[in-house]
Amino acid sequence: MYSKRFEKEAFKAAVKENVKTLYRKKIEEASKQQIFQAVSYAVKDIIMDDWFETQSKYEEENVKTVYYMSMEFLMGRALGNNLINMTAYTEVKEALDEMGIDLNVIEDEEPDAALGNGGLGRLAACFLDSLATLNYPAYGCGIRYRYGMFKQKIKDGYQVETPDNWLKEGNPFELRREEYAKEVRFGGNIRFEKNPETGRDEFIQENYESVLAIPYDMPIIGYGNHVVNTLRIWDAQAIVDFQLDSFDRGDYHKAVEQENLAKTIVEVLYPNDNHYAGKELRLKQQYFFISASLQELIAKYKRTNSDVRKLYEKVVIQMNDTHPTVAVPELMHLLIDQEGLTWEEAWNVTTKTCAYTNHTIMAEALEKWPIDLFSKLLPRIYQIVQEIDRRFVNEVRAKYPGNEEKVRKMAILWDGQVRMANMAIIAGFSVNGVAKLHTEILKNEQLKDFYEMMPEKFNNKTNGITQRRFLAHGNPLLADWVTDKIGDGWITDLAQISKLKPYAEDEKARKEFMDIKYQNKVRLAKYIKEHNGIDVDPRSIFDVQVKRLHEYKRQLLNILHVMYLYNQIKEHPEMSFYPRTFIFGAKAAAGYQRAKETIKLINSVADVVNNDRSINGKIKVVFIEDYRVSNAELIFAAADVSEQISTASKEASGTGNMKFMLNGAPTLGTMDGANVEIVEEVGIENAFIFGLSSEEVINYENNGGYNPTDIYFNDWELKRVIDQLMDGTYAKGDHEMYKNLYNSLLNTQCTDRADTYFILKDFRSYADAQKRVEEAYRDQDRWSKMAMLNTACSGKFTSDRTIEEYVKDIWKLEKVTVPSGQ
Ligand code: DL6
Repeated sequence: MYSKRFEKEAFKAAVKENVKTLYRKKIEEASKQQIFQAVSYAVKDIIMDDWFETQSKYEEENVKTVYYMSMEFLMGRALGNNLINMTAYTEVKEALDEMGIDLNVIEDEEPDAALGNGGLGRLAACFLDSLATLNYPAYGCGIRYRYGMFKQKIKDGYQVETPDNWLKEGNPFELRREEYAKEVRFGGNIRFEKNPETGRDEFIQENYESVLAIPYDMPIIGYGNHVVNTLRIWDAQAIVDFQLDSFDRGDYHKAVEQENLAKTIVEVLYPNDNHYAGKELRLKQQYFFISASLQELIAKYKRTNSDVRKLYEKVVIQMNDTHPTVAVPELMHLLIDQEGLTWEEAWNVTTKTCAYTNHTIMAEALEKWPIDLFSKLLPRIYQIVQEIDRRFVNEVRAKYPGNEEKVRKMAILWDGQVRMANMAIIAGFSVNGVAKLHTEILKNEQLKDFYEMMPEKFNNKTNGITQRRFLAHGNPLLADWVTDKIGDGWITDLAQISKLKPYAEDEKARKEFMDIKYQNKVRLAKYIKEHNGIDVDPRSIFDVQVKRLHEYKRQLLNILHVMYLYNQIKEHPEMSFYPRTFIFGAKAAAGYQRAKETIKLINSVADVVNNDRSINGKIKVVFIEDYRVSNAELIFAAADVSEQISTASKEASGTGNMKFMLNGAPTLGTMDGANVEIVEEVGIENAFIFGLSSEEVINYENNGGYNPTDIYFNDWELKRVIDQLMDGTYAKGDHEMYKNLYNSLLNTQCTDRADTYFILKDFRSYADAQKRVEEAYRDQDRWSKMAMLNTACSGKFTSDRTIEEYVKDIWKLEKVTVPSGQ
């Protein structure tokens, strides 16, 4: 494969040469960061041939391409993953070893490309990996934020956000493509003027502000197949460089404004997950990258095709949630105002090109823009939205005469707002949810009216993850063991991992499997010691909840249960208790107060419990700072228990649940999101399921919620735990510190419903499930079987499967074979 190019001596020479030309240094004098750069450039040099070859092949064959439009791509580090996919990891490691360089140490020099918040952005990254591996032509289109997801520090138990200056040292894998720069315009006013030649009204935008969008391309390498696709992320630059003579022309302010717009527009990723504040800058970001991407995709299409009316034959646009849905009116605008199509022709193209994925049922995450803001910022786009809305409302009225309720629910423009999801559903030819249960909830609850009107658009695509990053790279010991047992076919065909099932009955294999888990726990314990200064025992149960901090994900339930266990151990020191290490990792959105209080609570409980010698280390609590893709790889590999405890119906799918499963950690969870399908695959006996069902939750919600105070007064152990939020036990005597959390549970002061996320309601059932975990773990034979079966049954949850489903049902792409570019 690529191994010829990794002829050791040539590669070593290239690294040395790069150190010389980049830094005027000898290898012995170079810093680790400089070596990382030099190695990465040497690797990129090799990628280039195949990148070039792939793109030429696509052009030659005039292939249909998917454009995956996303505000977020949570890529993580590139070097290690690229080497894995180039099937060159071992050779490069050896080459560097011979130079006295440790590849793992060098990998740690690379900052994570954290251009995303959580599941949605990481899913986009997994999809790109799968598309390239499966030989499908694809672009990821997004924003090159100067600052990605903030870095989290924990100070005195509180989250502190610091900027993520990920580009500080330069990004060796990216390519600036100045030649494809595009102008993007905002604001101003619209005028139409008759063109004397064509007789058509032509659109003219005046008094606008504009920026130049400049693409940066990053290679996305398929596994062992020479395919190199592209992630294209857009940077912004002022159109006219700041010129002093503009002062003389009276344009001084304008020049300053354009400069500022360019600076601010790509400055930072909004760090909200499942929640959007209607900020003008965010709408600017959305339009900026969408307009630039669409202009370029049309230009590219026209380089090899003549009739833009057939764009949908060669292009499909997948809109990753509502964030990129301004693509619908922008495509209409470009087709009508620049390409000269009629409304009907443009609508025909747009509705055959755009498809929409919904990733959440949380109402606060569905984007709606105030009409004032939208129409001022995007005057022409707003006109088009109005026309789409007008025509659609007519259709609704024709189909449901006299039923204005339908109009109220489905119109795009309502109550002074532009409802982006409605627009995506109306214009998209496909609408999908991300797990079976989620799609059913969309069809039967949230998007019921749309489903009734246009059922043919709705489909499910259960999420997946790439085994190349989350097993081959993240857990090399287990990866080698699996390959040893069943061959390496699983790397590109995860269904084959089911061949491990018979080994669950084989005592020796089970022992090997558990030994690997143990070594991974030792690796994580070392990381925890280095980063938290806490000693944890790798023989204890590693019980892990890592994900964004959100009330619906219920980290609070987990930590309240830890407090409950601690009370029990203190009260009954003689009680037999299997030692547990509760590991958390989570970032809270900067303005999300309750989430931040939960982080503080976890850290305070950790302080108390970890320092209480009387409990003999039976419980340890660890909060891993700055949870991100790179440390996630270590964490999944080392987990015994996967905490997936969201309130049923709230987690659209989850993808962390799949990463834990692949790495042999049984799920402790509710019947929510993809947990339902995990249980279907592995069997309920190999998971720990508890809590209300989604129907029960929805039922309560439709009937005004429930009253947690009955539970509070009738369960003294739980009452004691909740009271400890107020009595200073975990706040050095401060009675105010956790009052918001306390109030959120019992609603003594807050405006929303008491215990919105059913924590008290599910508490006992969760505690029982936790008991079952302990019993199961004590029986190592049983546990090792369960753990191994989780890995063996994870085949469905590869993003390769998800992508094949998107291709077959929505995108209709053809596979392309790329010869080696050497
Ligand atoms: O589909 C990817 C991921 C799901 O696995 C999570 O369950 C879901 O919460 C997440 N959704 C979002 C929504 N953000 N917005 N809008 O991040 O998507």
